[in-house]
This record gives sequence, C-alpha cells and structure tokens, in this order.
Amino acid sequence: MGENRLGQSANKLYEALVLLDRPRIEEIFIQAVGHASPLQVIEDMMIPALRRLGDEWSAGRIALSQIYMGSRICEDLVERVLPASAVERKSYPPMAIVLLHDYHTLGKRIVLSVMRASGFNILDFGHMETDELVGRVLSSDVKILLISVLMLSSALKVKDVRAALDAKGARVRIAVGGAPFLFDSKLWREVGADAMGYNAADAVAIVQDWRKDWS
Ligand code: B12
Repeated sequence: MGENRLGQSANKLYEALVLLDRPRIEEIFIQAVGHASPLQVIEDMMIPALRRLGDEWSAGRIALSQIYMGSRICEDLVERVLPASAVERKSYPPMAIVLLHDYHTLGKRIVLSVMRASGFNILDFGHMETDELVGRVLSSDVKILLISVLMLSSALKVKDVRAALDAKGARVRIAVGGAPFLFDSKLWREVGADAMGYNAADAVAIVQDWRKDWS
C-alpha cells in the first residue's frame, strides 16, 4: 500500500476515531495491515490521524475524552501487531527508554517495540520523574538513553536530566523524540540532547550509529 493510500486511510481512520466507532477503526486498521507492514501503517496512517485529533482538540472542535478513548483503541491495536521481542539481541552498551514526566505512552511504546524488533536489548524504565531517572541511569550504567515526551513542560525537564548526569560525571548519550521537538526543531539542542528522532525508525538509526563507538 503506497503512502498516498495510507494517507487516505488516515482520513477515514480520523473520522472513525472522532465517532469512537471501534469496529470501524479495527476494520480500517486490519485492512491496511493486509497491504503494508504494521510499522508503516502505524507511522503513515495511525499517527497522522492521532495528530489531527490533537490539532482539532487544540482548536476546540473535539473533546479530550475523544482523544483519550481513541488513543486507547489505537494502543490496543499497536499491542496486537507489534512484536514485544526479537530473536537477535544487541545488548551493548546498556541502553534504556523512558517516558519523562508526562503520560503520553503510545510513542514510547512504539519506539520500544521497534527497537526490540530490531534486535536491541533495551531496558524499559516506564514513566519516571527526573531524580528517579538519573538514579536508575547511574545504577544500571546506562550509556544510551532514549527519552520520549509529548508536552513542552516535559521536554524542558531533559535539561535537568542532562545537568544532573553531567554533575555526576556520567557520559550518557541522550536521544529525544515527541511532539515538542516536532513543533520546534531547535528544542532538542536547547535541552542538551545529542540527537532527535521524528519516528521509531530514527531511534534505530541513531542508536545503530552510536553503538559503533562502543564496538
Ligand atoms: C493521544 C493524546 C493524549 C492522550 C494520551 C493517551 C496515552 N495513553 O498516551 C490523553 C487524552 C490522555 C492526553 C492527555 C493530555 N494531553 Co495530549 N495528546 C495526544 C495526541 C493527540 C496524540 C499523541 C500520540 O499518542 N501520538 C501517537 C504517537 C505514536 O506519536 P508520538 O508520541 O509523537 O511518537 C512518535 C514520534 O514522536 C517518535 N518518538 C516519540 N518518542 C520518541 C523518543 C525517541 C528517542 C525518538 C527517537 C522518537 C520518538 O516516534 C513515535 C512513533 O513514530 C497529541 C497530539 C500530537 N500532535 O502529538 C496530544 C498532545 C501531546 N497533548 C497535549 C496536551 C496539552 C494534553 C493535556 C495536558 C490536556 C489536558 N488539558 O489535560 C493532557 C496531559 C496528560 C499528561 N499529563 O501527560 C498537547 C501538548 C502541547 C504542549 N505544547 O505541551 C498535544 C500536542 C495536543 C495539542 N495539539 O495541543 N493526550
């Protein structure tokens, strides 16, 4: 299925999400997965539909409850189609992913699945606040840290993570992703990250590149 077809399906999915028509949402998703890879369907159909929901909510045209219910259905679908593990394991250097400060779980969930499906043995720190995260990074000797955030207030916390790690002399590469970095292309540098990714495939490419320094 071409990007164009998935783009058209994103419009249909968006309409079904607004109506919270679960059977229709599943039908559109399953149909698309029959023609393209699950990741492609998620990136080119589901994410654009969810982002449009966010824009419509910002403009006051739909309720937050619609986003909430709609994204829960999407999470279930992602859970069904993305593998939780892969056979080959690339486990060095120690790496982890975290959802910092806010509660938008879906992006981290997708990046984690794709990293694992690509063979990386990556720790899942779940959701954490700054101090807990810094403690876990140090105690697990993490060298590569992927941080997902969806709100500007959370993105700014990356600065605190970087400062606390620097103060401890810990040399950790930080990659970030999520809405605030998509809205402002300079933000990732301002918060002290080493890289920013637009999607899960970028996360894999960034880590693949960094791993060379440890091999
Ligand atoms: C779904 C959603 C919700 C759901 C979340 C459900 C859940 N369990 O996740 C609910 C309804 C709960 C919610 C609540 C809120 N939300 Co909300 N939400 C969204 C929405 C519409 C979609 C987010 C999403 O799931 N996208 C799909 C995922 C898969 O995409 P993604 O996270 O971007 O991840 C991809 C990439 O960014 C990248 N990526 C992500 N992380 C990483 C990490 C690395 C290292 C790399 C390389 C890549 C990467 O890869 C992923 C796969 O491609 C966005 C709109 C938007 N434009 O993003 C608003 C949005 C994020 N929400 C927003 C707001 C304001 C809120 C609330 C504060 C609203 C309120 N008044 O209560 C609350 C706060 C909740 C909290 N404390 O966290 C704002 C944030 C604005 C800002 N400047 O901070 C947004 C942008 C909406 C808007 N347009 O204003 N929300």
